[in-house]
Amino acid sequence: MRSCPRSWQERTPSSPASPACVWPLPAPGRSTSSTGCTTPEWTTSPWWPSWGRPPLRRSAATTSRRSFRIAIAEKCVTCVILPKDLQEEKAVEQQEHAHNTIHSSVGYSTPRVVPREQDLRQAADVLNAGERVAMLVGAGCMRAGDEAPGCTGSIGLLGTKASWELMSGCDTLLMVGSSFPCSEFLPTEGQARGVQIDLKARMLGIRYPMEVHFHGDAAETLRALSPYLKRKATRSWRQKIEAEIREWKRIREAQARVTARPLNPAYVFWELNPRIPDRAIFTVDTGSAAAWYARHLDLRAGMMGSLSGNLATIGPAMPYAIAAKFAYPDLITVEKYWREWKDPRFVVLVLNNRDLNMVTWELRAQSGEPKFDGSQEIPDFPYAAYAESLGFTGLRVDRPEDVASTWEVALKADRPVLVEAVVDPEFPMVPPHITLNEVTAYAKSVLKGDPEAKHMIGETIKTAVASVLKKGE
Ligand SMILES: Cc1ncc(C[n+]2csc(CCOP(=O)(O)OP(=O)(O)O)c2C)c(N)n1
Repeated sequence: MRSCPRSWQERTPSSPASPACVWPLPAPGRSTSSTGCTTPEWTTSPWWPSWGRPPLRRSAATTSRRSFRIAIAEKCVTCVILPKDLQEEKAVEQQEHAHNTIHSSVGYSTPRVVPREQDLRQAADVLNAGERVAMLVGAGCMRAGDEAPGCTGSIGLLGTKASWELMSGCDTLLMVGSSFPCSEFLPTEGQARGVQIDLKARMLGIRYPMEVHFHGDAAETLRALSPYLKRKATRSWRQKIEAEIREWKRIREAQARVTARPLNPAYVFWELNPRIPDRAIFTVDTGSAAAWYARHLDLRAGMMGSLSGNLATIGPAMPYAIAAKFAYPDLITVEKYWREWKDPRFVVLVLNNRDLNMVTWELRAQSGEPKFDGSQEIPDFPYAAYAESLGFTGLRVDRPEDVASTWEVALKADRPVLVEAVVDPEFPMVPPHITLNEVTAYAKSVLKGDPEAKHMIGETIKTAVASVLKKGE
């Protein structure tokens, strides 16, 4: 199982980003606030009198080289702040050979971080003793595709029912390169014995009480651990999970095929799934799209996906996609550059639901509040027509029978394409296991007069019925 939301695993760290800042040496008298950041040693040194600080220019190269090293080594965001007057300084090729100068050089070699043998044995004892072992896999396992046998897909509110069953039934948890924070989706405390592997020691043991805390690289540690592991003689747990995966796939198809007004958003993703080109990169906004992306797309090995999982910020999909296309972020637009791309395909899907939909559902599910049109409604906008006006292809789809052919056209286009799917905002984002609390909250929001109550209840019931009918078919 992968921990969800998926992050763009090539480029994002497995745990919440911890920004580091590197200042060039500020001009004397400049104040520096250093909270959470790396400040030059001399600013705090009692040995360096303010009248003799080294000139600003000497630190620029050190700062930028160091910032790259920190970003790569600590897998975090590094922020370099260049004071304006630095640009007016003369470049210095070689630092003086003098007291308190800071030198710099280029390069970084990634270490092998592997646990000791005694720890491998201890972890193997735990994993071999378990009868129902589950793996929770995060960004530390990048490049492992969803087609890996036994992969139950995403976990959490955006997760699959198969993942929920895996976590609720396991007696042993092996967590690899993941800092998935929603503990209510993990085994209950005491239910499972735990082993965790993480390259960031600070992430160890904070999500679930573990017995073995491996500070190590995911792939290296798993490789070192594997000779100590014994294949389970009884395969019943494995078979149960495989049956759950098959059932989940039936359920998600049934949910995707439920009719809605005009389009069921899940259906748009369901039709895309078998058509995803190899090595595709997905970037996703925080919103209802994240749920359909997480549940209805199977990312094969070689594909990448990223949403603002750590910060849950709305609106990152477009800058992420542009950065992905260029492999580095810059002030660029698709319109300006797409003609230079070897592969001009750049497909943007807009789920036009005229609603801040995810929050509307959060209000209904968590607080029992009805939809408040004043804050939730978004004015309609001709997204596809706007794309056409920029010279792209714009495809507006509002009939289920046109969804498949729309994807065919979009994925074969010779230019960027915007697919505007007009979807039903009342189609429920039902969590993998709907809890009694959530049902009660939905009911309360209806009683308080949700303007879309009748239609919403209809859609929720249809979706739930589809899941039940398909169960065990
Ligand atoms: C910067 C920021 N502001 C607000 C939120 C809260 N938020 C989460 S989802 C969401 C609604 C998103 O609406 P939209 O982009 O239309 O997508 P939809 O849910 O309708 O698919 C909001 C406001 C957030 N996550 N980040």
